[in-house]
Amino acid sequence: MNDSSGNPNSNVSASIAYDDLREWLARAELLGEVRNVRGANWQEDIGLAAEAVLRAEDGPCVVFDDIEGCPKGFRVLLNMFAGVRRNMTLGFPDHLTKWELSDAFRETYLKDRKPLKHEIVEHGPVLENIITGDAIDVTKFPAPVWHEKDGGRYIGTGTYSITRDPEEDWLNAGAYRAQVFDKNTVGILMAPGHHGAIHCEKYFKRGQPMPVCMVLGGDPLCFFYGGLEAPYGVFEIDVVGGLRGRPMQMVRGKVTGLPFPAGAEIVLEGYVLPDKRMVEGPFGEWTGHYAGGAKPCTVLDIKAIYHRNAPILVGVPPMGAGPDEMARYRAVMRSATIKQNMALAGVPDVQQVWCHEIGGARMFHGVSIKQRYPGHATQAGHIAAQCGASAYASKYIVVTDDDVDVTNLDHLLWAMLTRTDPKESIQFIEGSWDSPADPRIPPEKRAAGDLTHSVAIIDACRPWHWRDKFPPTNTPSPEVARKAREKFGWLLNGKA
Ligand SMILES: Cc1cc2nc3c(=O)[nH]c(=O)nc-3n(C[C@H](O)[C@H](O)[C@H](O)COP(=O)(O)O)c2cc1C
Ligand SMILES: [Mn+2]
Repeated sequence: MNDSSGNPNSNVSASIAYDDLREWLARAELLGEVRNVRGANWQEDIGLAAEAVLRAEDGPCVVFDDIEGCPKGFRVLLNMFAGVRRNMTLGFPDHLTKWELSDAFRETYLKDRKPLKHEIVEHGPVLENIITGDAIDVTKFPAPVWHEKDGGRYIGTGTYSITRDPEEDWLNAGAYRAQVFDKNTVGILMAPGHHGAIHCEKYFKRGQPMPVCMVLGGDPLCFFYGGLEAPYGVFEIDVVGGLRGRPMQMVRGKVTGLPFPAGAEIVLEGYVLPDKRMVEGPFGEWTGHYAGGAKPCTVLDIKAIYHRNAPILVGVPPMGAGPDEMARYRAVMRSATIKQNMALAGVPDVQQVWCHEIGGARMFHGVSIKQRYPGHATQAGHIAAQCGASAYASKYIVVTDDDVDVTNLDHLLWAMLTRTDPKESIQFIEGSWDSPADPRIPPEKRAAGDLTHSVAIIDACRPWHWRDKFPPTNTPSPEVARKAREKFGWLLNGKA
């Protein structure tokens, strides 16, 4: 860490060299990281493969073809964000560590690139197949059963849904899971407070159905942004256009007029009706529990399906306990977004923010600051807990000093254990925005629709008023650490 951003690579150049999933896949193949599997089934095999590969940081991208019972060429793709392709996906060189990648992402894209409005075009590969009326059959797509106790097939995991605010006329893209119910109905689970849910409430209040275009597979960046906390009123797809420096090309749905990427793989277009619910779930959620259970949920009545030839359904199932693909890309991108939110909220000298992969990059965040004044750590902790990018489902925030690498779980916990007095150092926020996937919401509270919880802000900084008397650490200086490696590192390798 040798500059004020904490990132020695903050000036690396970035460029995103693909515009859709096919171009991305060609690059991942060049990197030698794609495995093809033929003859798997959606009932169990694809879920088993997800279990096998999605937890590893260097697991391959897997493409399933010739899936039992599905039209030839209809494919499923797993694991975009791992291996060397991780950095390629965000447009950065291979050598950056996850922290360097996150901070370079913030420096390059979040500091001053503005959203770039999408362009409407007439044609695009997603229009190669347009299915309407009686021919609509969403069950033909190879939606897997992802976990053994899931209540059904989930077509929408690597998905986002595009909606328009009926009052303020802005577009939104949010990742909301989708279970397959029948030929022309899928679920669309929008948690309270998410922009899709706010749009939906506005339509329903007017007694109108909500038009939706649900994208199932396409440009990885659009999907990542669909699941990331962009501010209210901002269209995530235009944010992606801004990152690329070229506007996203979009076509209009024939039924709703809503735009979707011209290079998307599969799009379901239709309406969410005010008076229609179906029992959705249970689904093995990102908290590693079946917390939401099975309950009535809004659904999408499909009026048109658009898909490319040989369409690729992207699967990003949550793997529950322990880090998975979703946690890894969210850790990189969300940590960068929170750090940027904190700077904009006026918190000075934030060195690192890391949303730990454990807990879905949502529940446990480390922040390091260069303490400047009394109360700085408290300010940093509260903003890190409640800014736009962090408020949803965050539970524990640990703020510590800038000699701690908060991306390293061991270091972060070491600082927390040694620089806190539990009774003095922990503050609580009550009534904070939570996810229905949190298993710790008591049944009565959940039944009353009170999806909130408390948040612990843990001040693991050397106490400001006696920081100069705080015992020094025995952490080796960078020179000593280097010398130890050079002189005696061979002892670990077994080489003389
Ligand atoms: C793979 C994935 C699946 C998600 N599933 C859901 C979901 O089913 N329901 C939901 O409300 N949020 C879900 N989320 C979280 C939201 O997509 C995320 O908080 C996003 O910021 C919401 O966008 P919005 O702020 O535009 O509503 C999911 C996120 C990811 C990455
Ligand atoms: Mn949004």
